[in-house]
Amino acid sequence: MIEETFIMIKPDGVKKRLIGEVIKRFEMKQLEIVDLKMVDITRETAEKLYEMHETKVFFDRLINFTISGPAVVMRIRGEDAVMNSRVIVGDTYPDKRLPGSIRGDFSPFLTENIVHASSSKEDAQREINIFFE
Ligand code: FUP
Repeated sequence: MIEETFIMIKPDGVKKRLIGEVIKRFEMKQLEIVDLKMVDITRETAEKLYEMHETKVFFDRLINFTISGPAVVMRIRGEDAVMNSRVIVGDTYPDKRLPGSIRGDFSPFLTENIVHASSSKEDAQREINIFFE
């Protein structure tokens, strides 16, 4: 089913000059970028994006990393875009990331993991609404 998801190239991905590489991988999979912008995420916005993790021990580290430099946010549309984007991005945990996924190819770290992709259709809509009109 055609649907939309939310993708963010995190500050480490921008610093490592991976914007083009990340975009290429979604386009290779026939997913369409329908909106895109570079943003300096405020602490308030980062806390809203990751509100489901508010009680976790890693929350402060995650927020400080998310606001550590510019990020690129995108709306992406295509066949099962939520699920397909999660596959392209790769697993949350470094020991489960496969080569060929963005995280598997570019990040050995748990927190600094290059890119975010929404985990459900509901999250995708919520996250798109945070960054786009
Ligand atoms: P993901 O959907 O793969 O981005 O992962 P989660 O929503 O579970 O976690 C959000 C972010 O928190 C991840 F990008 C990585 C970070 N995180 C940590 O820093 N420590 C942890 O123990 C778990 C996640």
